[in-house]
Amino acid sequence: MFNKILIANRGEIALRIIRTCKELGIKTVAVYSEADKDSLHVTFADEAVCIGPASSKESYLKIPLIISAAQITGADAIHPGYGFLAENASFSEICSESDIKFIGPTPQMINAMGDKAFAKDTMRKNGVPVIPGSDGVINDPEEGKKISEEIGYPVIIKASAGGGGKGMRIVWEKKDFDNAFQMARTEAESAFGNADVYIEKFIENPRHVEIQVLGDMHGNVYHYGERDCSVQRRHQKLIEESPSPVLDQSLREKMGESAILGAHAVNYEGAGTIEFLVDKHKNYYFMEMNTRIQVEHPVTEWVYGVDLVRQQILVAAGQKIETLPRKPNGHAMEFRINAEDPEFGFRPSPGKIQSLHCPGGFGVRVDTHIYTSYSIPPYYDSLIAKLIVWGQNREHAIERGRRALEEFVIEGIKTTIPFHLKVLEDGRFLSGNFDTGFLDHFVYK
Ligand code: MV4
Repeated sequence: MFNKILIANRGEIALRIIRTCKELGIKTVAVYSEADKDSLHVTFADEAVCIGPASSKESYLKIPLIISAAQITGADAIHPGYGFLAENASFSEICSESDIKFIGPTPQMINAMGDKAFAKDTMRKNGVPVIPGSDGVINDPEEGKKISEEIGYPVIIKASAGGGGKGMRIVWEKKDFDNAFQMARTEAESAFGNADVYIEKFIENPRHVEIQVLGDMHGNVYHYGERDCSVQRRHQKLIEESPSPVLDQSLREKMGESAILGAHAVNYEGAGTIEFLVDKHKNYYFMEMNTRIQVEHPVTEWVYGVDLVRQQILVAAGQKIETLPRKPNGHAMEFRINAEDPEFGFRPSPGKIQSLHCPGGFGVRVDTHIYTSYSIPPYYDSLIAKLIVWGQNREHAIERGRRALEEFVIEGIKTTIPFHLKVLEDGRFLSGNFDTGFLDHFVYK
């Protein structure tokens, strides 16, 4: 087992990782920027190293500084959390060259899944359902139009180096194809330095359902069911839940088996997420694979009774996965509390927390790094807390969510708390009958 883990991250996820390390008896090293000197992850870790000024580029993204911090403190592993360097293949590579275990995927896996056209091809060849479309990258617009005629409009043109919604173009009719194709390539080139695009059938009003997988070094892959993340705004998730209101046990097992096939195809090790789109006929299709622990992992933890960060550390140390219940117990929902003003287009609202009261009681978990008098710096992600609630079923989880959101008091800044309370009054949300377009039509007043 590791002796000391350096956490190459900040905020709630850094605390989350430190807590599990403590339970495992592993010492921790925090790294922090000058803007984060008063952060809780610095206080909670056994040791802390300042790695630079506020800007992420000059601190949390500076690979040589993080490696040096690990070497100076004698850390034998690095946990990257999510964001920052979590899916950076060269960071993973430099860690292993420096004899530091990277608690995450190998550079090969990151590259294989980061190339979206290649990832899709790998999944298709291994029997995972994929969205009908081109086999790989398309360079010639005439070929693109031929494929689009075959699969039928509307189609979507996606950047192969993209993901998370960047560099996509929907084409509704043949006459618009050439223009969209050109624009998609230009956008992809300027955003990712790679103009490659591929084409697929555009699935209207899908749900975003992702499967949590875990692989070990001995060739075992396990899944922990799904998370439904259909409540998103501009590709930013706001509410996630497990189980999904649209899956039954049989579809869950089918999607789980597909996710396991996909993970086996790339000899996946560690925690990963396979994202699927589910259409209105409950067909499901592979979309992307994320090779990291995700923000929304706690909903899975609750309904499957598993500490996913602990599992990540154990498999990184070479242990076999322990088998756990394959059926979800009850229902968990996560509400992302962001320092944003929902009344003004979710504009950032950094500043000082004048007073704070976190909800508690049965079935409530709050993962946060904020405290009274803490100043939220303007330089980073606006996520300041995650409220996760559990109930025996979806209705119960919603009642508890409402109760906990009402108990939550954060003064001094604007947050998404009142927005969540409004969503919990919406008939479509309450009935479970919504898709990824839900927030496009949702009126927040
Ligand atoms: C799609 C799609 C419909 N059809 N692909 C958005 C993020 C990126 N991972 C892929 N995305 C989509 N791909 C096909 N063929 C609709 C989306 C999409 C979406 C997906 C999941 C969650 C929210 C979304 C919001 C808009 C579009």
